[in-house]
Amino acid sequence: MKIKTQPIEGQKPGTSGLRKKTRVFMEQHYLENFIQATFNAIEGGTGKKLIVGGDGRFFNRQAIQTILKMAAANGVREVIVGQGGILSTPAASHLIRLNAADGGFILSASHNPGGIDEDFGVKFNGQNGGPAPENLTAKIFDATLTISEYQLADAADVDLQEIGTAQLGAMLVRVVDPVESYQSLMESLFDFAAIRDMFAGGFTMRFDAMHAVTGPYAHAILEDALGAAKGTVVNGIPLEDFGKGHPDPNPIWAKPLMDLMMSEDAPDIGAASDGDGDRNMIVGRGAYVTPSDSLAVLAANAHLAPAYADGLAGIARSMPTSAASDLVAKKLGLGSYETPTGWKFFGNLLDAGKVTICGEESAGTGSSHVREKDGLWAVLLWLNILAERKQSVAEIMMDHWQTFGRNYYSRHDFENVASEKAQTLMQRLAAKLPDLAGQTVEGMRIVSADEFSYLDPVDGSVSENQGMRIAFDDGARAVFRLSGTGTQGATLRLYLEQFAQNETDRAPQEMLQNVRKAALTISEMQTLIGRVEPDVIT
Ligand code: VG1
Ligand code: CO
Repeated sequence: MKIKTQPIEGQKPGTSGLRKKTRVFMEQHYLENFIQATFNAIEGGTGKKLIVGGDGRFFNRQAIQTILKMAAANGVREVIVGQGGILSTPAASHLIRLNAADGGFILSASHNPGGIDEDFGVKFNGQNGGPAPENLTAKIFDATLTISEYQLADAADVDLQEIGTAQLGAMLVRVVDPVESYQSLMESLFDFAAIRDMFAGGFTMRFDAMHAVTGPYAHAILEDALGAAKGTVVNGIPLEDFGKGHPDPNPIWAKPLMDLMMSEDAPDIGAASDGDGDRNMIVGRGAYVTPSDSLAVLAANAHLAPAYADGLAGIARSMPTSAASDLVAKKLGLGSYETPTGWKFFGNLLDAGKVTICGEESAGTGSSHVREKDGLWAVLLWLNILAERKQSVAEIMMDHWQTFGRNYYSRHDFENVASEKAQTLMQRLAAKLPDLAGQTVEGMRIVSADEFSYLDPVDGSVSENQGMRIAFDDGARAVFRLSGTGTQGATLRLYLEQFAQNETDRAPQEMLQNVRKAALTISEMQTLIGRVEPDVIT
């Protein structure tokens, strides 16, 4: 069937796909327009093979049925779907690569809450398994502006509960176990025997799946394959509303895990992952590891895991991520790259073999094994390193800082700021940047200030306006950026960093006080948005 429709405004993909309130996605033609626009942008579906799955949030299965019918009508040859509509983002990326598929739709709003009154999202990943690059998301957006009809097969729903195959018109639908091939991939990367021995020797862990997609993966890999005690994985059943929580693995939203790790009863390691399983949080007994530090430690120790025994090709981080991983790259004599926020910018570097490990300050780390960040992968790499080094997380962190110095780091989020106010702040700051170098603010001397623009070294594309950064002469840095994943008002992110070569055991917020004051003064935050206290500090 060809169904008449009209362009719907606001279907511009952000940092990671299109995210909106679930009720918006449920409006007539909303999801269909975006999916058809994607087919139009990739020159149709004829003969293609796609992967489809999501994080299990409310509307996931219904959206998948619509996508299947649209794929069939657009001439797609085969779709592989996770059983129950479930696929973590990294597992979907792996399935695209494993099956040499043409791409895939991943349904998730990641760390945003789920439910009929919360958020839903869709992203399209390409042949390499990675998020659509900017030139493709731009084409998709253009297609949403001119769409006049979409194609839909007039067919019954496919049973997603049973593993097996079904026909949807001429299209083959294969329902697969969401965990199996991902687990095999993890077994091929890490020393499962060494990790199993560590657990058998009494090593303890808590993994908080936050009622999101990694529950089944963590049960199968940590408890069943690696022998972690039953009960290691908590909140392991994916729920449509994530138990009403924010499935965002950070000290704020994973507070019960943090409380346990800071208590007398703490196990050896605590970990958590987000809605779609691509983020990770790592906490040792009494020792929270910031994601920027985690990236640096993983890069410095990756050779202890079989897949990385020959060393790394290079390391990439997003611009707001701390420079801790740059120091590792320097010491190891590796290339290091600074990209805009969002995993799509790592794809070219990974495809070209320029980097092996990538990471973001927002709790995302990953490697060349897929083209997405990968929460459980990071946890398993940590476990592999712990099994080899036979030290605690806290000892490994201390040792790392003593070797490299410490990049104190924190992100302050100001949520639900009126969009015009946030825009005004960003515009005024941008106007000031050219004159900042050389000035001293709140006792801090500015050495450089600019708006980050990225020249992709592989395809030569340029991405402008990727955040403003101000560097100070004592190794401090402040970065301002507007979030591209929110669904309400604007979220202003202030990223703070302070390097210290020798003082490695101070409280982070205390070490960041001066750079914070300078950042607030330079941006006139109090005057322009009426507050300086953030909603979330990570
Ligand atoms: C945030 C993070 C960014 C991450 C993105 C998607 O984007 O800052 O590092 O890549 O979320 O992650 P923004 O534009 O809100 O700052 V996920 O796990 O939500 O797909
Ligand atoms: Co995510």
